Amino acid sequence: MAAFVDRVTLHATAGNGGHGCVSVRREKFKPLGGPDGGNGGNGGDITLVVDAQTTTLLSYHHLPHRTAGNGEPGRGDNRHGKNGETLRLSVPDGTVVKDADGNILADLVGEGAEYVVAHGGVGGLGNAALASPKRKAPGFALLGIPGEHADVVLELKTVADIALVGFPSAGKSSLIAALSAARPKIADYPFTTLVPNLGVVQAGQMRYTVADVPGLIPGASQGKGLGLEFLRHVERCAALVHVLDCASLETDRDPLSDLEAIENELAAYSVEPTSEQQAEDLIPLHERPRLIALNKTDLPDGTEMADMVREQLEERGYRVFDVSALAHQGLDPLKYAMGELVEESRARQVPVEASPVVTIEPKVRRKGGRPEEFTLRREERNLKPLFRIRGIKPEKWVAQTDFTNDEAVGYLADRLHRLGVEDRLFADGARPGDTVVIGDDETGVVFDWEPTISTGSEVLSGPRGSDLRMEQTSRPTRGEKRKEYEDLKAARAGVRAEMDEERRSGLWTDYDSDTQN
Ligand SMILES: Nc1nc2c(ncn2[C@@H]2O[C@H](COP(=O)(O)OP(=O)(O)OP(=O)(O)O)[C@@H](O)[C@H]2O)c(=O)[nH]1
Ligand SMILES: [Mg+2]
Repeated sequence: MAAFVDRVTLHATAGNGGHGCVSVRREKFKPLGGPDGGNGGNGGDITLVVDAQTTTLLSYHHLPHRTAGNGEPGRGDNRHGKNGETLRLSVPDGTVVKDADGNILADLVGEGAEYVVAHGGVGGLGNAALASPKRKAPGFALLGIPGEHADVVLELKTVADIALVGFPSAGKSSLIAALSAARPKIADYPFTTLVPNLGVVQAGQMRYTVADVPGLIPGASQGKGLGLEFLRHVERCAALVHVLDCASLETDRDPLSDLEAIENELAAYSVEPTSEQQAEDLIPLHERPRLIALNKTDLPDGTEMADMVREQLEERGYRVFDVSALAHQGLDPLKYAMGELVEESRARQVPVEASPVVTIEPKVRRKGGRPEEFTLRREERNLKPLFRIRGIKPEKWVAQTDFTNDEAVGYLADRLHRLGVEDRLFADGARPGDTVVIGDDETGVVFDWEPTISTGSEVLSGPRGSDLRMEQTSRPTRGEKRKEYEDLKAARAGVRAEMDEERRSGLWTDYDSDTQN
């Protein structure tokens, strides 16, 4: 069977940030005129936008890989790189964006609704921007961050006022063609319609949209005949019209049993809520307002059959209309009745609109205070401890670091120290030489931890000629323990003061990392 293009996987790769530039200004009598390396441009995003002209996801079926523009690198003479171009992808109204695990990321309803599937990487600062009074000529720049890559599933859930439902070849496509300007494919073999067709119907003052969804068969709600794919398109339609074939050539079928079969499928299908608020307002498919069109009454068999079943259908509470989609008979009464159905459902405020789900980056909250900038977790790797640091800032800083440049690495160490990473490692019992990973297993960077602040080695060395290890036969008293702790603290404070002094004198400067967040 042909491919269904109302569900596609999109592989979106946003643009990379351009690298910052290291450059030194040269003038005639001033060979070292200060840093003038420009910043890299930001990478372009990939954004989905609802566009009324787009009715299918076909183009993503053909071209599933999409890439946005990269930011240009910065250049000398303070020239900043251009930002990469953002890719705006048109999607039909009612497109649901899901991640690979089926979680809904966004529900795009209404012209102009948009969602960024992949964010472009931030451009790196050039050495001009990294300069400060204390670090006059930085010999490094920050790298641009790679653009995000996202594999998302796009699903179309047609948004229309009314859906035409019925068995294959009942004449749904013929009917929408007769009622509106839509020109869907019509043929006398089943499953001719593979993607929903939308038509706009004008009935007097009333204007509404009708969707011709693919044919349903018994078992559709369990996925038979790709029924789930089709029923999905009925979800967003406030009202339904049963199109019943009165001239079916199949002997085991008649309008009454067809109706029952379709109703069973509608009842068995559970509408998927896209947000909590919507879940309460959701009306199951079989409770939505609906009426019946008895089709193919231009044929003698059709008229006969319609006369036989009309009364029984009306007894069940349906409004029934005899039509011929082919001969354009009985269409006006049906059009107006459909208009009333729409009015009725609009009054009941059947939610056709859905609110986009906003995804917020998870932040770890510190008790009663600011969110933590990072988390530290102790893991085991080959029986050795491994300390894993996660956090938006540290992971970003690592990605910005050119590890072939010592100055850049020092700058990173400085940023991490200021964030408190080193203190936390100490506090959680990390030892020099332990493995520290910043980020996840795939893209994280692995370090052997070399603390910039020395541990308590000074405290361990006792008076010349004595060996502390020999003397620790008895457990230290509380007083000794306190002394040890005080010494350790003093030693660490000393090293830190030294480092601060170094920093103040401009070795690593106090470039304010907050401008890079
Ligand atoms: N005589 C007659 N034939 C009709 C009428 N309506 C549709 N047909 C024929 O029935 C066949 C199927 O019509 P479609 O409109 O494609 O049926 P459908 O319900 O859209 O079918 P699927 O897309 O497969 O679900 C075509 O050969 C149509 O010409 C009608 O009112 N009278
Ligand atoms: Mg059809």
